Amino acid sequence: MSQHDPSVEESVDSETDIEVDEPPMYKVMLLNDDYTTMDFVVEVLVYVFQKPPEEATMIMFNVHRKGVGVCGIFPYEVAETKVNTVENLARENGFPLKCIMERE
Ligand code: TYC
Repeated sequence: MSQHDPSVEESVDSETDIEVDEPPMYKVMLLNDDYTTMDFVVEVLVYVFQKPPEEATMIMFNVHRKGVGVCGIFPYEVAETKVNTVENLARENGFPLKCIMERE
């Protein structure tokens, strides 16, 4: 029976190291409009994007002033789910809020 030699195993491991590509990431952004209430946008940022209320308020005001703002950066399927969740919540509450995603 051969002896286990950890140094040999280590060198084999490093030779067979596989480089794993990072998945493409997507920015999820909110667009400003004249009808969605500020409170609703803050609620969405807290509930869907898990932002602390203070940060959610800052992001909301940023979108309100600049027209668009990033809520987070996620792999494709997570970004897509968040966009759909935001738009479904907005429609259910009678708001025209738009949420889009864009490849980083
Ligand atoms: N502009 C809206 C208002 O004055 C507030 C708002 C902020 C709407 C951000 C959408 O993504 C938005 N009530």
